[in-house]
Amino acid sequence: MEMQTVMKAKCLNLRDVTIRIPRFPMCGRNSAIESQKQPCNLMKAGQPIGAELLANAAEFRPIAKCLAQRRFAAHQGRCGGGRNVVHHALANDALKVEDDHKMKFNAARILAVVSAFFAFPALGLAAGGQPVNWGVGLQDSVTPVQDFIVNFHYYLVWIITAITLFVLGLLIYVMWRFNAKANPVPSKTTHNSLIEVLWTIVPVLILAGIAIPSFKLLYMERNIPKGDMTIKVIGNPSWNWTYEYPDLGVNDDKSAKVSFTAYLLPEDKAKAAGVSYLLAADVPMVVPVGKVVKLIVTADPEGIIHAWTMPSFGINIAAIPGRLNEDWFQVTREGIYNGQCSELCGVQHAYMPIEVWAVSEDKYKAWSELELKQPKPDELNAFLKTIRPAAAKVATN
Ligand SMILES: [Cu+2]
Repeated sequence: MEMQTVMKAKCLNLRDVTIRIPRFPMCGRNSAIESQKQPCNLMKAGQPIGAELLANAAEFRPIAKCLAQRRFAAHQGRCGGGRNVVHHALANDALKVEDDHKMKFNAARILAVVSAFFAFPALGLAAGGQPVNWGVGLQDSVTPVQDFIVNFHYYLVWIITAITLFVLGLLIYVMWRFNAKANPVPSKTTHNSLIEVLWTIVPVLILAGIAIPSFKLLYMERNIPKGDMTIKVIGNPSWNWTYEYPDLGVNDDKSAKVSFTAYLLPEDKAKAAGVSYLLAADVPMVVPVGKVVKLIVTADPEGIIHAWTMPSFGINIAAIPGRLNEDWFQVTREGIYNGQCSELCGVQHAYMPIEVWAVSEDKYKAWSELELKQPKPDELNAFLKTIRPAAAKVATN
């Protein structure tokens, strides 16, 4: 049942899928039994649906039961409707999910898309920590800076929409009222003081209304508060990220005691773990939730320019060789957050994911104590499983 909860909480992104049962075409109206809305991120076109998902998802039970009945009725002369039977039948019959690959403009979808554009992110197709299929709005915000960015974004959308509709209305009015047929004797007016004052003052007021909050946002982003801790992020020429935690202690040569490099999680391992390939790293950067984390971002002196980008945090900061850039964040919700390098840095630009885990202070303390002991990869991985924050299943296609 936990899987169902995750589906509802984390995946608002629905699309139509067609379930095909190749060996039992009589289970429904035809072989394409039913087109239903399901969370896309648990399915992949052409792949069998996991038996567990089917058994847990109430919408699939009638189909699963039908399949089980036909299979067991044929072999045992009776109808098996129990959960085990359903499970067994599903495990053996590999239902196929076929993606329609068509966007159906039904009312719910249009509402979802429109709401994403017009200041209702909760109804829009957004999700926390990473992008989702059919996502339209911004990813969920988990820092004060990104909260501001999201609000400012929707505030601008309203202003832009009002201006666009106003100009469109004027154009339509002019086309209707002042065409040659409707207005055979044109006016020779060249000035109108009131209109000239208005079209100067009103845009100035609109621009001031945009500029004031944008300066406020800029100040909030660039005025780095006194951090509770500092992490140094280094973009490497071999297309990966090194994280250093100087607050946890430094060696005699001034290097940080806790320092590690996060690489791309290979595709097979990402699939096995049910995480998103190209967004997941082999080890996460771990931070305590609620604490102000100051970032010092740079790149290897012999290397290339990267950019450390985390959409949920509202951070996009360049990592430049020979230069230290600063940024900060304060994660307000535990979770796993993913980003990517967003500077076109070379051939493996697409293969340097960023993964941050925001965990409770106790878990962070336990993690840092283990890191100070320089654990072996197996030991670290086993420990990470115990502090892994809950995360939604992610899209694999
Ligand atoms: Cu890069």
